Amino acid sequence: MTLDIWFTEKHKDQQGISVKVKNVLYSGQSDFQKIDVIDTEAFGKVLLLDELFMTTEKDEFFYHEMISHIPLLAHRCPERVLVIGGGDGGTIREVLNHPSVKEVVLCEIDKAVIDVSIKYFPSIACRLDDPRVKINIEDAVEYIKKQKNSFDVVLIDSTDPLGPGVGLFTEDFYTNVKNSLKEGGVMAAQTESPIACQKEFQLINALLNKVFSVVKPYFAPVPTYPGAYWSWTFCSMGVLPEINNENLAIELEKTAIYYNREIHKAVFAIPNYVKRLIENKDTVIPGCN
Ligand code: SPD
Repeated sequence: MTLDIWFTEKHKDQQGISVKVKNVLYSGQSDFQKIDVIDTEAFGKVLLLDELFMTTEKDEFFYHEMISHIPLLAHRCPERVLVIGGGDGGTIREVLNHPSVKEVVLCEIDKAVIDVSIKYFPSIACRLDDPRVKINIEDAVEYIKKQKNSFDVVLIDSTDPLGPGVGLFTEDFYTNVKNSLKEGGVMAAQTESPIACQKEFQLINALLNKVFSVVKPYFAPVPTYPGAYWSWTFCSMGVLPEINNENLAIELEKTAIYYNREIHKAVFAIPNYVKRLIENKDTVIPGCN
């Protein structure tokens, strides 16, 4: 008899994303969260935190290329980068494709996520041992308070606004991120799904607008995240999210799976109902949120 076992990420008890499970490779409880690694035909190995999809071998490129290349290419010369969260290493891997980068600090609260990723996700965590990477196991809410005028680019590669991730979605935290940026610095954060998490998206956008003068949400698919359509938001105190280094963009698009120069422009197109969300009008897709 073969068992038909499926994992479902339940979203607000109303909908879900399911995947058929071949094997459970790891299950553990860290000081902060439940960590599981499952093996699947559809998405390869899948990292779950508190039973939510975080990354998968087959679709991680959408997320990691978007959170890194868009802000780094907009900066005039990113040398020092901070990645908050991101213990799976996928964002670090992409950041290191930018040759101007001299140092990347990874501030991850949960060392267990890094250890599990190194063991089970070698294609994602493959550059965590690069000499330019400095790993700091600490709550980013505390770490960022101590950083002033330190980074060219900050990337908030957090979990969802639940459990250990909650403090990474507050006005105080975003203000401290702004203060950690050098002159001309930029930041990008994962900002939830404008389909499945409309209220969260709307709230985060409102907070970012209180702190930064340039706030530009951008969008791409992530098949294993709620709504399968995700957002990140580019923020700065003046720098626009345009390609500043055309030659590097051309170089990156030779090997990137999703990113190219047309995508760089297209991801900033905002659907009408999302414009209304940003203007703080009511959500307009009943039943999706
Ligand atoms: N709903 C999942 C949101 C997770 C965003 N962070 C993913 C981490 C990948 N490096």
